[in-house]
Amino acid sequence: MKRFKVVVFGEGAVGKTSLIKRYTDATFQTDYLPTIGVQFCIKEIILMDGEISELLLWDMAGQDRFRFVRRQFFQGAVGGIAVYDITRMVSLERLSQWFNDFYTNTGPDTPCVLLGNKIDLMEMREVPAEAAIKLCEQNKLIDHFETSALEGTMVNTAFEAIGNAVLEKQKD
Ligand code: G3D
Ligand code: MG
Repeated sequence: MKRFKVVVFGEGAVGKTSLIKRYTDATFQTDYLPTIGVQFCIKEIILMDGEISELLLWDMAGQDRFRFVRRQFFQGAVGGIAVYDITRMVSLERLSQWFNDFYTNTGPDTPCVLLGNKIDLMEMREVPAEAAIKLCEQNKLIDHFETSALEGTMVNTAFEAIGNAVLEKQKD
């Protein structure tokens, strides 16, 4: 069975863990590298030709300020999901550094999507969609979605977008 490592990254409390839980419908199965706070969830996906593969969704808890942790986290990833919180502009601004580490460790053509989470808190919005789209273009990301892990809005669509992009890329 093919397995694809996809990393979910972004500032603390933007909703990374909640998004993964919502999509995989599961609690985290494995505490991987627990001392540095990295864990992953597995989601089975079915390819166009009916073949079954697994997405390994890597999630980082604390300690992400340490460079060596980030390197281990990103290494071997074939896709990325960058997450910010639409109610906190700083969570978008800080993604630039994350993209740097992502591409340095995975290669310049690795597909990545951008998720603006907590869209259910629309009345508290600080980040206009245009700002996110601009960041998308600057970093050559494949798409931008506004999601709510709380209500489930666009979560499947966003994860499927990166899943498909990863599978397409593997065919090359
Ligand atoms: P992280 O893994 O990026 O650090 P978490 O973020 O998934 O732990 O979420 C951080 C907090 O944001 C949690 O609240 C969680 O319930 C909340 N949250 C996550 N996604 C959404 C969302 O889409 N909408 C809203 N309104 N809240 C969300 P607590 O209070 O448990 O810390
Ligand atoms: Mg988390």
